[in-house]
Amino acid sequence: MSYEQILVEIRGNVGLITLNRPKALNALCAQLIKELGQALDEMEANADIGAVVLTGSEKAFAAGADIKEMAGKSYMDVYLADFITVGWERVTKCRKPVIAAVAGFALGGGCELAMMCDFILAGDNAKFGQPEITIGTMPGAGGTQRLTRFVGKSKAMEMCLTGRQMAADEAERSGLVSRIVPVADLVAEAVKVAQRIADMSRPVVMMVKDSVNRSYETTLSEGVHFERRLFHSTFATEDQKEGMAAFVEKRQPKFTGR
Ligand code: CO8
Repeated sequence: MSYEQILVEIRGNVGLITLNRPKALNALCAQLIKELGQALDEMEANADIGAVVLTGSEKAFAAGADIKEMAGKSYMDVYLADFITVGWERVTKCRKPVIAAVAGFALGGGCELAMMCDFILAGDNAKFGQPEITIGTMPGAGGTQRLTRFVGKSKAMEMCLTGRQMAADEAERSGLVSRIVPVADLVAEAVKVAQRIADMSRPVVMMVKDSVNRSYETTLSEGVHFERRLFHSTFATEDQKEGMAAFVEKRQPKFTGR
């Protein structure tokens, strides 16, 4: 498939998607979101790919939803088209892990898109923010919900009410990003981490992702119950037998995804 707003590459067993609207700081227009969904569909269907990295440029992961495209929409336009729900939530439905490698601005819908991924690696120049209130609207792709879960009510409320940006070091301290990488090494490091995940047992990777995500949706006892059942089910895989045998035999495991 050919794309205009994104670049798609396969490195080893990793799918790399680069948002590529440099003149608009990767503002997330409808065409870009559609292409992102198509690329994720392709990567989900490709058995060689075990994990995905989503990145932007060194200047901007994404500076938000495309304000120029949104500006003239009416209430009926956005309500009847279910604006955002259609297309944007594709990332959250991906069964393979998706790592956001964020350099530069991740604002508004850009911050929300990063938070839809499974974890965020930040370049040392990353800046996160929900500035929608400064243009007379509010986060609409999960910002008030996911940011609050990541960084707590006080910081999320301040950021959403004032539009204040959070730099990489504060984002790491607050638990929004897993760690900071020098920006020049960011994509290579994200691909390396994704390859490490792709080398693990594919079904077990999916179960881990499912189980961590469940913690956001349920009570502790239900979540632990869910985790326990998945843990039990790993014993039905050949990969569990291989992984434990390899440990005992002091060799590297060879997972087959069975
Ligand atoms: N939409 C459209 N164009 C944009 C956007 C955007 N979000 N951000 C930047 N651009 C364009 C600029 O208009 C400019 O284009 P042009 O050269 O044609 O004028 C070009 O990118 C470069 O931008 P700047 O000249 O402003 O670059 P600076 O380095 O001076 O500033 C900033 C960078 C601080 C990132 C600045 O561009 C900015 O403030 N951008 C807007 C940030 C923002 O408000 N984002 C939130 C948007 S609203 C939103 O995301 C709602 C989410 C709801 C859910 C998702 C719905 C789809």
